[in-house]
Amino acid sequence: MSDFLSSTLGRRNFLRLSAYASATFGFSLSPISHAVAQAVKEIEPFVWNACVINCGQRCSQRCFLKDGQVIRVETDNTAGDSCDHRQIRACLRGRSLRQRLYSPDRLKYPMKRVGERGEGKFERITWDEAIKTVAQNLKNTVEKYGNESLYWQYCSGQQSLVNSRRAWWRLLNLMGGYLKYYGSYSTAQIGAAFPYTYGARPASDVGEIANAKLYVTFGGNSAVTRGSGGGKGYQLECALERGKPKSIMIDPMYNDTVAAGMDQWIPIRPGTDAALVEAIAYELINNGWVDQDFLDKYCIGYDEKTLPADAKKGSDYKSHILGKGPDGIAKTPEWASKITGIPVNTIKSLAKEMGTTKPCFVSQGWGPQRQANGEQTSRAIAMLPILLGQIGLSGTNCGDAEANYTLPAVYLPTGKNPVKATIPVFMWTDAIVRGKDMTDLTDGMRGVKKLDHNIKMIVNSGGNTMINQHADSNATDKILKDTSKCEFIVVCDNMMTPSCRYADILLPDVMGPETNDIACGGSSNGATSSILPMHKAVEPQWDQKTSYEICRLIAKELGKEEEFTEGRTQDQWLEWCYNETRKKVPQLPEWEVFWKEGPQQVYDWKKNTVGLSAFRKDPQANPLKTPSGKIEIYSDRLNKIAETWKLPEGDVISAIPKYCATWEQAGDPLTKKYPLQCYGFHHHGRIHSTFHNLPWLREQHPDVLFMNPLDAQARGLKNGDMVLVFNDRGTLEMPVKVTSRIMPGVVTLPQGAWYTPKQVGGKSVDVGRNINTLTSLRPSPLAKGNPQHTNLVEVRKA
Ligand SMILES: Nc1nc2c(c(=O)[nH]1)N[C@H]1C(S)=C(S)[C@@H](COP(=O)(O)OP(=O)(O)OC[C@H]3O[C@@H](n4cnc5c(=O)[nH]c(N)nc54)[C@H](O)[C@@H]3O)O[C@H]1N2
Ligand SMILES: Nc1nc2c(c(=O)[nH]1)N[C@H]1C(S)=C(S)[C@@H](COP(=O)(O)OP(=O)(O)OC[C@H]3O[C@@H](n4cnc5c(=O)[nH]c(N)nc54)[C@H](O)[C@@H]3O)O[C@H]1N2
Ligand code: SF4
Ligand SMILES: [Mo]
Repeated sequence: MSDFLSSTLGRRNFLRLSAYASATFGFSLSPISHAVAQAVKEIEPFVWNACVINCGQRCSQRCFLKDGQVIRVETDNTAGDSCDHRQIRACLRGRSLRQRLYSPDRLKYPMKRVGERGEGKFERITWDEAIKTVAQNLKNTVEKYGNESLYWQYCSGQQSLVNSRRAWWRLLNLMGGYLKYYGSYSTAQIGAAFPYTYGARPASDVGEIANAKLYVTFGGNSAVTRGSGGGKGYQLECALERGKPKSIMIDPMYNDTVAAGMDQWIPIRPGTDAALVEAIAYELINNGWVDQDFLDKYCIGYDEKTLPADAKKGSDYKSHILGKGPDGIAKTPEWASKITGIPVNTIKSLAKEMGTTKPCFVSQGWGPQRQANGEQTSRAIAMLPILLGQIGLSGTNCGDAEANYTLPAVYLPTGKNPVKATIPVFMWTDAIVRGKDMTDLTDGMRGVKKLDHNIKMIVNSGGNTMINQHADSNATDKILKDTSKCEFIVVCDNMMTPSCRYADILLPDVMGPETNDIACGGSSNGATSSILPMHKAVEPQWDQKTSYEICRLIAKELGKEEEFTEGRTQDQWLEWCYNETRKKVPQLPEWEVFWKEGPQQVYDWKKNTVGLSAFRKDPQANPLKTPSGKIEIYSDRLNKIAETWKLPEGDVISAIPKYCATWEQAGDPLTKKYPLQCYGFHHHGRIHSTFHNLPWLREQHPDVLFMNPLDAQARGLKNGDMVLVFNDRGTLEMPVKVTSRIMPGVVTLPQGAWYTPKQVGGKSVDVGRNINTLTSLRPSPLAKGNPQHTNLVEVRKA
């Protein structure tokens, strides 16, 4: 334990208790205070830590210590325990910290590859050799191929202020920069699409749901994906309890959020939400339930009269819905029923409910947009609040996930990256193989018209996207194995993950309780705004170093140590970051108080915000960041992209959001060979691949394939049977769970299990049960994003 923390231990409790004793009883050295002192001696010392894995939340952990070991982990016991004053309590993953910290899979020493890449054979080396080898390869790559050929891999596993990917960005920027990416594996499609409609991604507070009469969400599985005691899942529960709106979940799966007490589940075929929206729109229009005044005043392109002057006749939204547009198809409930699998009457009553119940709060999770037509889906869902005029008012939302009030934390400064070239985050495997052919019009390149170099070196720290979390693992494996393509790979992690197998040099990082750091809220904290100290609890157990220290040593080897540190130690950077944050959040206490006292919540940092409320009040004074300043149902910018980009056969970009049947979804001729739609959902047992190797969590949340009884019966499968799940890209072997919680024609499994290919009868079978053995490298049309929920498979008994 570090010196400047020891005072946070039992002493703090002691002082409190003895102050209480003397204040209450008016004397100091009494039998009572002796008893108190004795009790305090028995209080085990603890230090504060925080879980900084990317679930979007950051929970407090208290590490109880004995003999230099963490012996128990508890969680936040500060704040209140109510809907308004939430304890930021860790979920079962955060509480498994000891199993992670003391896992046999911990990376212990720096190592170099000795076998084939991907084979997983390594040999221990000294830190000196590791640092020199990485520095030399950085130098060689930049000299030989330029900074554009050096790629920083997407990774989300280490979300603290100083000891994180920021240290690596800082180092790489000092080297002249690296090839950047845009977008994320989380929200590539909605992140690309929403700004065409709204100029941004406006959203309302979860608390607004309490002011709604109707809550409709498309795949917003908050109970699972926002599971912190302080997170949006609990805030949703509070809002539903408070306001008692009718709540409806549209999702192929009866997920845990519905199970936790929503009113209705409407199962839908994956990737077909836009068709459902169009049929609802058809009903809204025909029953006079659209808010025509709102559409006229605030929007572009609902009908002919607000279309841009140069738009083609019939290209407005209303014409498209009523069958007067180019395709001539009326988007009736009967039409949508065949596509979505939702009965006609269910569609009609949903439309009526939405058309006649106000306020109506519409949101979406990010599962619906992680599809091959995800840009269309996300914009289509936004059409519902737009058509209903349910925007910018109390109890409404603009169609995205609920808003988030993270404090504006100042992280370790990274410096500037002078490299202009930016690739879509999902396309790095393409950039290894054919980077030089990638252009703005074919592959979404930004910053340059085309890439000058293929990727030649990758640095990956705090991520498992080299193989596990990217797509088509068997194809990616082949690309990475070829050392003539990407010549050098550095992986820094604290666990021997599947991605580590592809490293040329492996660098062992410490874990949260092994260094000092700070955590601040993430993207799923909702209205909980907090900042949490992370105290070093124990020494690193083997020969590990912090990312910050590793980067400092590499900078030193490159003659850039002073520029890297600016004269500060890692701990001094922490204090600096906190003090800079405090300038923006003056409610926060002084550094010393923060560091001693533990988690700080800032109540009412922002409260009850409603997306686009200023725009709704005065659209002239508060225009949107779209070219027209209005909501663009018809986007001229998208129209131009559709005309100029070169898209593969079947991909559609369109000015108005619409349902586009696409590859490997219902209706694809490939369904003859692979009749089941398949995707991987985010579940309780892991955050992506992190926590996968913890026995408690695997026992609680085994990796099984959810299959409807009708599909199981048709294949002669019983609950618990071992099955093969396969398509042309790969095969998984895993048990089947036969359950009506998944609709017929669709199978689903938890994403993130560790890719473990084995040769079975001359074929590669992933016995690790990783969904990405089945997913495709083909990107979505506009974002060039990851359509990892779009897959067709067949299943048979193993
Ligand atoms: N426990 C846990 N929490 C997490 C994570 C985790 O791994 N585990 N990951 C975190 C991260 S980084 C992110 S980005 C978020 C991810 O959060 P999301 O992207 O929202 O999570 P998913 O599970 O992919 O999808 C949410 C729901 O959408 C449904 N769904 C899938 N396809 C469709 C579709 O086509 N239409 C409709 N209507 N529904 C569909 C799924 O069945 C699921 O119930 O979660 C965060 N929180
Ligand atoms: N098929 C499919 N694939 C998906 C998704 C999906 O829904 N379906 N979801 C996608 C999404 S939304 C995301 S965000 C990505 C997430 O993909 P990743 O960002 O790769 O997330 P993780 O798998 O959690 O990997 C985090 C890694 O960080 C490591 N780590 C943890 N702490 C530290 C530390 O202190 N130091 C270092 N150096 N390393 C540390 C962990 O051991 C782990 O290997 O996956 C994407 N992939
Ligand atoms: S909810 Fe997220 S941040 Fe909190 S303990 Fe669980 S995994 Fe960690
Ligand atoms: Mo994500």
